[in-house]
Amino acid sequence: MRVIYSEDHKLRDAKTELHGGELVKPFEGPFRVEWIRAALKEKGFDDEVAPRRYDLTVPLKLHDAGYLQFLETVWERWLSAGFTTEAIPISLPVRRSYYARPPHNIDGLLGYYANSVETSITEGTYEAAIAAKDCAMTGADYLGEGHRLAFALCRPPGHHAGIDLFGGYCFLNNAAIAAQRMLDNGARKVAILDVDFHHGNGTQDVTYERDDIFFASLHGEPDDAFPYFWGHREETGKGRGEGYNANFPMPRNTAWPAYSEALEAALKRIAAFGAEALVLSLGVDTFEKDPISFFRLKTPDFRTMGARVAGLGIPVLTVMEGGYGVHEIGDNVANVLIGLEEDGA
Ligand code: OKP
Ligand code: ZN
Repeated sequence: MRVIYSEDHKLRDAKTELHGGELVKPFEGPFRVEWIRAALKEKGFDDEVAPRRYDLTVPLKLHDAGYLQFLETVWERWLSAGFTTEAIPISLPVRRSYYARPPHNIDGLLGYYANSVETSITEGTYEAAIAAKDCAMTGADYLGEGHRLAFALCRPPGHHAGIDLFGGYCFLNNAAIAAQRMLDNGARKVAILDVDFHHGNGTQDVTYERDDIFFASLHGEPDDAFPYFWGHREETGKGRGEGYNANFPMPRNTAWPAYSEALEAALKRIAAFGAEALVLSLGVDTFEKDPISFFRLKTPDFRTMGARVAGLGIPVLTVMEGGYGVHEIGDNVANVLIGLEEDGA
């Protein structure tokens, strides 16, 4: 299958992440996709292509216009305010911020659009996020042109990016943007299956009131895992979107047997929905050695995962989300793709 990759991911290379009360080297950095590319090349996935370029028409169907304007200008405005370090939000609207609205002050605005504060904004962050969504959109177009599979090696990731919120290393919701592109290309129903360890709260946010995108997420239970305030089973959609959102939270130390049961349940819901295509939001931070997560999947499990997803029998665009710390993220991603190329079953 084709791998869509942009060098522009390197434009996002933050030096800081607020973690455990100190600024550390970010878990999410350029090295991640370079490790993944190395493993893919070794396994024979050598059909790598650069993304096509797109304007903001599709992102504007999911994200707030003021938010996109903020992302484009925040770095420049942060510097103009006299700050010299990476931009970190401090003041966020919370419960009983009754009249919260975008303030003029850039420090206030940064908090207004943040859902968490570990994601420092740097020079080049916006350009990298734009290239990542272009990778996802290119993949959506490949499916529309008849490819059964494609892999968008997006970085930065996207599944925590909401209508008007960044955080969790995410800025633009690459997976949802790809799903929207598939609909714009003529699909009537598209599903997004999120297997990243963390709940895809951004994807849930941008699809919550829709009945043409079904969203399912398998993740660490919110009582114990980032993003903490979303991902409960009770979150099932709203308005016409009621019944089109399915969360599968799981406890610490979940390994393949329990995980695969949740996966089968999610796949059943996607089949019943009648999805014509699938966006697989792929995080491999469910791996047993992931430094910031607590599931116990092993490298061969990822191949089984891919094969199970292929069993849906519909075109699949895989979009890269998380997976940290260890070189094995490369083999784990490759294994999912190998599984997808198997006959399913
Ligand atoms: C992004 B994705 C480590 C704590 C975790 C943010 C996690 C974002 C995960 N400093 N904080 O879903 O893999
Ligand atoms: Zn994750």
